[in-house]
Amino acid sequence: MVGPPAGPEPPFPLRLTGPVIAGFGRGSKELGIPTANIPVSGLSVGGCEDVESGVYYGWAGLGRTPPPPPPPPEEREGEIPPPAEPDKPAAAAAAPEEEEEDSDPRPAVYPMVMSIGWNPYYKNSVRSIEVHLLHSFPATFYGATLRLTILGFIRPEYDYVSKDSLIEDIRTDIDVARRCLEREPYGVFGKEPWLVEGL
Ligand code: ADP
Ligand code: RBF
Ligand code: MG
Repeated sequence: MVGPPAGPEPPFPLRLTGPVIAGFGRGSKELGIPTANIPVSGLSVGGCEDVESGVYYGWAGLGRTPPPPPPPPEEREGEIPPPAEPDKPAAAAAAPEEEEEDSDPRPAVYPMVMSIGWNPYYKNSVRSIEVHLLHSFPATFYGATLRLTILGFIRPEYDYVSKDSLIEDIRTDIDVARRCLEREPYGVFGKEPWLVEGL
């Protein structure tokens, strides 16, 4: 059959958003594959509460990483406030000289592969959403907002006889995602303004 290249089919695209939270602390350390975890409560907000567990791919919009919160008041006792500059309004005096160029190039859109489920290999007791972005980052970005456009299902979650076979399958998932997203009908979704709006 010859026809126009097929794009995502229902129920895709699915859209999901949430802040990057701390996960199980294994992705980078044990598997060498970092995964940005977002709260599962996002599934109900996005109308995907009955989404099947498994491995999915799509595009991710990543917002700026918020600055760390100020220390609690008791730790600030005795701290001397900086002197106000007389001829400058307070806000301008506190503003940094200039945005450091390219140190935080986000918000930006990246290809992603993700797992929704129970991580049977680790026998988790809670369902999790974990997103691996196909990009190398110089630092972590906990607290940043992730916006996801999920375009397809790759496979169900499996239990594995070894960690190496789990890693091997995730590497294959990454290749599948990269190749699928290169195709025009999937590529166009990476250009949707939704992915970076409000980030
Ligand atoms: P955790 O168990 O807290 O999720 P991981 O070891 O899975 O920790 O590491 C994930 C964290 O690493 C993410 O929250 C993010 O801040 C950072 N990170 C760096 N590079 C990536 C990437 N390519 N994809 C996803 N997260 C990344
Ligand atoms: N965990 C599993 O137990 N079984 C899987 O089939 C599985 N597939 C995954 C596929 C991808 C693309 C990703 C990013 C993760 C997958 N995981 C799977 C989750 C993995 O165990 C988890 O990311 C680490 O334990 C870190 O929390
Ligand atoms: Mg993780």
